[in-house]
Amino acid sequence: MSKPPSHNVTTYKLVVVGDGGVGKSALTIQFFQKMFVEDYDPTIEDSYLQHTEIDGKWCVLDVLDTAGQEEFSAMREQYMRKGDGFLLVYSVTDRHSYESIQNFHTQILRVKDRDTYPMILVANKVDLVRQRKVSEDAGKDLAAHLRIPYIETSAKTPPINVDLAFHELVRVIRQQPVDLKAQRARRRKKKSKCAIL
Ligand SMILES: Nc1nc2c(ncn2[C@@H]2O[C@H](COP(=O)(O)OP(=O)(O)OP(=O)(O)O)[C@@H](O)[C@H]2O)c(=O)[nH]1
Ligand SMILES: [Mg+2]
Repeated sequence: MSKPPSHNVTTYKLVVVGDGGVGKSALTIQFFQKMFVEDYDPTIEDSYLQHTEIDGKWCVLDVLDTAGQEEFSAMREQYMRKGDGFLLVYSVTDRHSYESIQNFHTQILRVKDRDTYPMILVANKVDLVRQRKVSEDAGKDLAAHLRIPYIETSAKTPPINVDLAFHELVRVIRQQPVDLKAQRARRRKKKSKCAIL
């Protein structure tokens, strides 16, 4: 891997959403720190920043790990406004978390005032084969209905598709139509510059 450039790299704000306990923090920490967090400690809001090379292009990933617990749902609109792309995470062991995805999707489109927006559907905890309640077909059907890519993951070590999930979302953002990119660039210009690690 070549050395990261110190300037002129695009920053992507990725937001990880989904019900409480589905593994949003475990996926984010596995991606950034290459370790599996066994304990469940509900998140309020955490963010992580890292230079990464994806498909030969350097970028900064600014990932927001959000609260899934219902008591923090009032914060949702605010972080949805900021995201360039969203990982919609459910657990294959938790049918209710799968059923919640439609609501997250609808709310993001409403906040963004768009018909489509960069998102991917992440079916996590696929290592728990015997506890599985949501089939691969059900996941793929939902993704097709929402017209977004579908990825099965496990945050447990050895991880399955964790890097792929984050990288795929960046690819979807990069592929979005130019008018969306322009809108994002305008928003960036308005903001004051901030230091990047
Ligand atoms: N076996 C297995 N366990 C997982 C996986 N991902 C997460 N877990 C476990 O599931 C529990 C909840 O994971 P978290 O990552 O804290 O869940 P969360 O979505 O961040 O929850 P909130 O912060 O409350 O929204 C923890 O005990 C994790 O160790 C996975 O892929 N496989
Ligand atoms: Mg969490």
